[in-house]
Amino acid sequence: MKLSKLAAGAAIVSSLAVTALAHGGATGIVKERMDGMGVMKQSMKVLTPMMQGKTPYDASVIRNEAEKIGGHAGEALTKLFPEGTHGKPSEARPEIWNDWDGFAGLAEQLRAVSEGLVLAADNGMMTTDAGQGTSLMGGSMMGSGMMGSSTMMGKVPSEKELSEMPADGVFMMLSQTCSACHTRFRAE
Ligand code: HEC
Ligand SMILES: [Cu+2]
Repeated sequence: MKLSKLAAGAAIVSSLAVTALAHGGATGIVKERMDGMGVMKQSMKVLTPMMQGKTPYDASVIRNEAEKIGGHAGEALTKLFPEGTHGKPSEARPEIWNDWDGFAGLAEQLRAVSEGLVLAADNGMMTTDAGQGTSLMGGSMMGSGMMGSSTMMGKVPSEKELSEMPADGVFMMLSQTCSACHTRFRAE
């Protein structure tokens, strides 16, 4: 990967340091789920600059990375969180097991949205140029409430709806799903 921006380089260096600390000698299933999360993070690092128009749009790369994320989502994710596996060095919060449905729901949402991104990979982006804001599907989607935080209030578009959205719109939902779960279920 070519890093053009100093800021991007600095962010990666600092996140490597955080990861080294956070693993804190984790073993077994805790290590396994951290590794799975790490794979997803790598995929996000490939997809994020592409969705910002900083690297060339490549539908097959999008499909490939979205499939990787999907493979670590849903039950593949929840089965790595058996009850009581919080506490150092894990950053998992005990809330996971007090609100298992909420946790499993977000894991399933991640699976569904990453599958949606596989299907939307050929759709191109809503914003053709950084800041230009040209919508492939007209302005209607922005107004329909499919985008933005309202999506995260529980209503995820169907697979068909996702498959018809611009790829960067689906990607936005994907990264919001990561954050939503971390905010609720991962310790700072
Ligand atoms: C269903 C909830 C959930 C979703 C969705 C989720 N995560 Fe996580 N993530 C967690 C939890 C809980 C931890 C803490 C695990 C631990 O330390 O035992 C974590 C930890 C991580 C870590 C730190 C791993 C380490 O080495 O300690 C990274 C990186 C990460 N997640 C990336 C992602 C990315 C990227 C996505 C979206 C593509 C994502 N996660 C989606 C719950 C989630
Ligand atoms: Cu770790």
